[in-house]
Amino acid sequence: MSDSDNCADVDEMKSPDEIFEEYEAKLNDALAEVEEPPEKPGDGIRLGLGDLSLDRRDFMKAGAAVGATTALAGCSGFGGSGGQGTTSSGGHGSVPDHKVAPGEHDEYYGFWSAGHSGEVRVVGVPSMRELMRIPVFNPESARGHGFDDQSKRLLEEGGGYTWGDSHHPNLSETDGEYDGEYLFINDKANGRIARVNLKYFETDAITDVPNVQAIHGCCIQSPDTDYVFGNSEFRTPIPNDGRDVKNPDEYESVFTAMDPESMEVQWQVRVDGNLDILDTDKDGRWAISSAYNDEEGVEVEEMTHDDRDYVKAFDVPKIQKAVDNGNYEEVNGIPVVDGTQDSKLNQGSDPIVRYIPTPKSPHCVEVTPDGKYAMVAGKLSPTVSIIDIEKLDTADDPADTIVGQPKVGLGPLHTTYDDRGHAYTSLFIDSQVAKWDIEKAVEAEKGSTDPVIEKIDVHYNPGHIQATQAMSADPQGDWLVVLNKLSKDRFLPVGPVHPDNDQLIYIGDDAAGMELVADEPVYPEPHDAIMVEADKLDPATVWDESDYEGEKPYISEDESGIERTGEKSVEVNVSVKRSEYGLRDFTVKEGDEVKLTATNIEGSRDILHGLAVPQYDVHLALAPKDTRQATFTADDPGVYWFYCTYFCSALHLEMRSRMIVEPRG
Ligand code: K7E
Ligand code: CUA
Repeated sequence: MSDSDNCADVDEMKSPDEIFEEYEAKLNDALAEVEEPPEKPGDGIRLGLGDLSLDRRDFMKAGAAVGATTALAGCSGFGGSGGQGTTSSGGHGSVPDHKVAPGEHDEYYGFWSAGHSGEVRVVGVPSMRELMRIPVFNPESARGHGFDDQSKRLLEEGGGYTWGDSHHPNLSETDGEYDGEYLFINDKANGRIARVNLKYFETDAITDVPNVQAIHGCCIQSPDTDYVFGNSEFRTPIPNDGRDVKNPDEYESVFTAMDPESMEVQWQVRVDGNLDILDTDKDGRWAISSAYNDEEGVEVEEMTHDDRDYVKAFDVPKIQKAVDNGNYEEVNGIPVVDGTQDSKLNQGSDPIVRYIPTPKSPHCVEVTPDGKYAMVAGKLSPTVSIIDIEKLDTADDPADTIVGQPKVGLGPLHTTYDDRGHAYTSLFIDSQVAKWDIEKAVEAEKGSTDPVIEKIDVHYNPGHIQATQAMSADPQGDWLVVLNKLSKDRFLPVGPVHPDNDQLIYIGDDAAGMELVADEPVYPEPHDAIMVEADKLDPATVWDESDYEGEKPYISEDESGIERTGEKSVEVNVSVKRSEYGLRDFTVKEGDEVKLTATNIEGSRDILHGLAVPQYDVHLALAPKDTRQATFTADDPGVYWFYCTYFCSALHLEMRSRMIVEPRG
């Protein structure tokens, strides 16, 4: 970087077009260097834009350039017909109605990660209606997450951060099928993995993983959820305590194995390159991870210098054995196994980690529902590399595990599956989804486009795509959601921050082809989703008090009262029902630590109450039969009306009592 580049005045004078040209030039350089040269702009699919005749890349470029007003005008003229721009021949099959009538239920639960919002969203599929939000890494007032003692402690002990960047939701499995017990999700920002209890749709554990930065890949071990795995993407010195800070050669990326019940880290493996996204086979042996920057650079030019990167296949039972045999170094209390290429555990024919060469900077790994293949999307290469999982054990040369490499289009990022042998790959640069035949791709020459059956335009620039139950051994092959990063002109403008655009595509009719059926604006920024048949889950409608017995009390009406427990501490117990608290008022002394416990004693479905204490930053959200607690110091003498936040009855507004704080005198 030259000095003048650091000068803000000079930067400000660059036009949006110039900035975009620079990006485009950089991207083109990176694309030109991959083994399979990309299709040239102009070879791309033509959109039906009459005289404009833009190809996909030009179109994306036009829309991406900030403030490129003429190009944007072109976009909006095109907006309404965008959905019809499929390149497939069909598209008018008998698509079942994705709308769900009033009062009816969806067929699937969808769980969406929410990126840097830090939460998980529950979406009904196919209606795409948002049913609920589950706060995970983010304090959230409506559900009291981070506003009562228990959830405060959870966030505190989970690292004390106030936000997270959730990317990859995973459902627990038994025998390769979703069992409806738990959802696991990573926080890329702070290197954490959390668990959501699917009886209560509530976060019940957050683990701040040692020795890592940016846990990006996250998956459960199929078929029985014996482990939860996480990949740290950013390489750092290990331990990252000030040593080797200027010595990037010593930085390493780490694969982590956690116990899904205790949520404790069991062991880690350090490797070369930046680990990225991962998936497991269906037999509990291999965890397969994409990786980039095997050059181990710290700047983008260095990271994309070489032609190859190495997918890492972790042989889990072998690593487990190395740990059992004491073949590790303990770092911050965690056994860390050396999985670098030079490790003695990786010499010979029986390595703990196999390094499989792929075109540089691949993005993702997704294993087919039958467990035969792992697909590695090329990102900078227009191909998907197909790894034959059986060959991971038998191939002498790791390169021989790659048994197919169809050319699917520009910027392949993620792949999902139906139940009929097809793969669907999102194409970030082309803004399309490519549907292709898996076995044909294995038979075809590498680099062939023949296995590609059909492409459909999406709007715009898709990241993850996911079909119903495609991550399990039981894919459904009816609905596909495409999580597009940009919505641009698809919705009413709402200021410069745009919603994402999740699109629903029907894939159940191979003869008619893929059919785009819905746009759904989404608050930033889900990365991934996972969908499960609704009857696989059995959520509670009221709390079962035995689920929190021993952790906190259940306060009945008779038990409502106040007790002084020390010179400067009181315990206040309150039952809660329509439309009153078990105490009409209570009095404490200035400076008292107040431990407030409240139980919603109603057993009626959907009758929630809140308990908000003004000026003390307290909000308890109380589902039926639930108990919540808050501890605070009553520093300011005065009268404080504590009140109910859920509109629970005709006397909701009257549902309030007084906390009186007497001056200590
Ligand atoms: Cu491709 Cu974090 Cu799964 Cu985003 S990652 S797109
Ligand atoms: Cu209880 Cu409003």
